[in-house]
Amino acid sequence: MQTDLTVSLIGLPNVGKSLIFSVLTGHQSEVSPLPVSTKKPLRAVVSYEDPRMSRIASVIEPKELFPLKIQFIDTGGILPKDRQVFGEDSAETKEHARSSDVLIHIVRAFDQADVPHIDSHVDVFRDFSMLIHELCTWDLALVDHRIVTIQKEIQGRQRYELQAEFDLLTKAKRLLEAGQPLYEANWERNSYTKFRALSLVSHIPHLLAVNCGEEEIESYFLQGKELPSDNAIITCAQLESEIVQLDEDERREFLEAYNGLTLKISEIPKLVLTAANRVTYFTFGHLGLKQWSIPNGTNAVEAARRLHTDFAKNLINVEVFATEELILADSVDKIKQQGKVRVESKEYQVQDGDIMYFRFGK
Ligand SMILES: Nc1nc2c(ncn2[C@@H]2O[C@H](COP(=O)(O)OP(=O)(O)OP(=O)(O)O)[C@@H](O)[C@H]2O)c(=O)[nH]1
Ligand SMILES: [Mg+2]
Repeated sequence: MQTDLTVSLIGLPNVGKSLIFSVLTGHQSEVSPLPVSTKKPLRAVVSYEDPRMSRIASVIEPKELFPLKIQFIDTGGILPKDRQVFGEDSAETKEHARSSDVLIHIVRAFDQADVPHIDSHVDVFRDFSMLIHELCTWDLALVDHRIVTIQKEIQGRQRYELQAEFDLLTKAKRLLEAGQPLYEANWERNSYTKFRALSLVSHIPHLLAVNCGEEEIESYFLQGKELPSDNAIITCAQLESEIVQLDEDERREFLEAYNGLTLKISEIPKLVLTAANRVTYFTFGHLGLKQWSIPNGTNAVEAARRLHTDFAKNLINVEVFATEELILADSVDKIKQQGKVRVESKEYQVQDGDIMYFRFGK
């Protein structure tokens, strides 16, 4: 099935990745207190319908709605190099992380004696930095390798492009050596294309899920504990897995009993888009109304490429109007009469909520 976005759940062993994945997607992944129990990564697709879709649909009455299709991947636990006993090098997890648009980092805040922890005790900050350190190590190996290749290729000749790449990677290397992931620095847009081509992971935007247990609800939800990332949410996978089985009334009672608990796993599709600074745009035609997602700052050519590679090649310009203006006008004809449909160039930066009609040449 073709999907619009790929998101991998990654983390140290036994942090609740598979349980969160199961609650989120409805696909049962193996949940077990055995460390690194997920051997084969599991994929599942979740539809996420932007709340604006139904409002747009009430005006344009499309034949069908096509919400965003997000592929989630449950990956095997990452064991830091110094703790790999059986040569678990996380190869498959790396591969999935590299092909992801967004990563969900999961760290464990639940303290349960019969679920072995990678260290002697639970420490959310330490575990998060352990995970980030591991991603930096993966990236550093690739960056070092590429720098050596470039040095050989340049060999005294003036090769501007290689020199630019060399400078970029030298900056990346400095950060990674200091244990800083690439997402913490500001980069020019085309740097990300280079990072992706080199299969790096630490530049990929993330959402951090801090997975707590019943005992921690009070401190995390009510006292608002400090968390190790600005893009963090608190999940409570064990409880949420029980709550999703209940009907609405039982669910309300359950939540009242856990004063202050909020259910975050079902909101993950929306939260992932926000954390990754994505914008949503819509297209419509004879097939129906379709929702798309791209990184903030993307231009019309790249937005058209999402629909079809040929569309980007042959794009002339784009007709655009905002969702809110369409709702106000209450019809496409009226919004045209009011002069609210703009014709924008290929370089136009797509705005959240844009409704777009791409115009092509032959
Ligand atoms: N108390 C409690 N236990 C949890 C929670 N989330 C997961 N667990 C338990 O922790 C154990 C590991 O959960 P998994 O979902 O298999 O963890 P994982 O991160 O996928 O582990 P690996 O695949 O081995 O890397 C299981 O026994 C779960 O029942 C939670 O929120 N609270
Ligand atoms: Mg697992």
